[in-house]
Amino acid sequence: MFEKIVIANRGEIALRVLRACRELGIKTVAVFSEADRDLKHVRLADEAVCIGPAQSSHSYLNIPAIISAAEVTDAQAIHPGYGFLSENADFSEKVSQSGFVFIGPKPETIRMMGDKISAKKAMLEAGIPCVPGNGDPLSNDDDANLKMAREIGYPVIIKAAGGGGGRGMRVVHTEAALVNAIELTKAEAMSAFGNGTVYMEKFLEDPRHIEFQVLADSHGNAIHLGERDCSMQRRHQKVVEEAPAPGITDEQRKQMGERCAQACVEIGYLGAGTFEFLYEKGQFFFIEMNTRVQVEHPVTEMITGFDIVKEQLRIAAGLPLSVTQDQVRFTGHAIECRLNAEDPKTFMPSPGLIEQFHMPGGPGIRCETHIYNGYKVPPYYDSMIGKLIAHGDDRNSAIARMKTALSEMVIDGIKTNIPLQQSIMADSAFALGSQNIHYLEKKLGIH
Ligand code: MV4
Repeated sequence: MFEKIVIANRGEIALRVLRACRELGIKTVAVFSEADRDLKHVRLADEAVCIGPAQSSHSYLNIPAIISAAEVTDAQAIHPGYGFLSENADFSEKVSQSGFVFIGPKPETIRMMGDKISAKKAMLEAGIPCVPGNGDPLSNDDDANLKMAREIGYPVIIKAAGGGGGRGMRVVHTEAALVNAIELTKAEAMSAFGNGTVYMEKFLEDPRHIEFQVLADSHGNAIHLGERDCSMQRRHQKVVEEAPAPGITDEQRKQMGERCAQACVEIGYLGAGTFEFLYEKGQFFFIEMNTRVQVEHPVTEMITGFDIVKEQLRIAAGLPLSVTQDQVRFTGHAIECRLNAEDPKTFMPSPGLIEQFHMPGGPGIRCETHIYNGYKVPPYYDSMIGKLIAHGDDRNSAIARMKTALSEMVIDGIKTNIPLQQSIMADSAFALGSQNIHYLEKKLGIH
């Protein structure tokens, strides 16, 4: 196992990685921006290095500064967390070239999954079900594109190879709109990603977002830890996640999960990963693969009793997975509410001083946050300040525990989305588990 690693992130995930390191006896180096001197994990870390000014592009995205921090502290590996440099293939490559271990997949894998066309190609080859559409780059041949759309059937969606996470896509409802839509999406993709390549898929109108968690080691072993439903989202930002996904049978979980794990073996995947699917009318359709630890990993941990971050560290150190697939058991139901420093109605960020913080507790409650009394939420970064996770024997008891925990939690001094989360937990469609990717925006009156 490593003796010392750099945690190249901030906030709750930096604290989460630090805790995993403590359990494994790994020393930690926190890297922080000038706005983040008071972060909880910076105080708890064995060493801390300031890597630049508040602006992320000069600190948490500053590759030479982070690698220098690893050099001066004599660390062996770098954990990127999520966001920032976590899915930057050039970063992972430079980390390795500098003699450190990047805690994540190989640069080639990150690059392959970053390009949505090569990701889809790889998944089609590995036998993962994908959205109808061959995934080939669209040519400038209007007639060929019209023919393809007619074969797929309208509505279709034009997606940028360089997009993802909701960026660079356009829905086309009629033949009359197709040629122009392709041109527009290409032009936007070129200016946004420096890559004008686009492809065409059937547009699924009311799917759910269901994703499978996988882990693969360097010894040819891969397992899945089941699925999460992340349909409750607004503007491509997840708000609530849960595991298992309502309505997914043990048989579906086993079949899709094993296919994902098998695909990991085939592509030589290393570390923790997530296969994102759209789920409609009983069928799964692959859309993207995430090559990092995800915000919502705790719901999977709560129903499997597994520590995904510890496993990432073990895998990166060359150790085998600590369990086999048949040792993975799914117990009960877990729900995660993301806690954001924002106005619950306008969604405007609300940074500032935390005057009072009371953490909820009780059976099945887990609170992942770096905030504390007197902490000042800086205005420079994502507004997520933590996550509240509730586990119960079944979905209803998880919801009941979440309601109690939300009502117990006090965050004074800034606005938070706790009222929004309370209204979701009290929502009748959510109670039935019938949410799709458009449900929350409709509930909020966004059309
Ligand atoms: C789609 C789709 C419908 N049909 N692809 C959005 C983010 C990116 N990961 C893919 N996205 C979508 N791809 C087809 N063929 C609808 C979405 C989509 C979406 C997907 C997951 C979660 C939230 C979403 C919100 C709007 C659109």
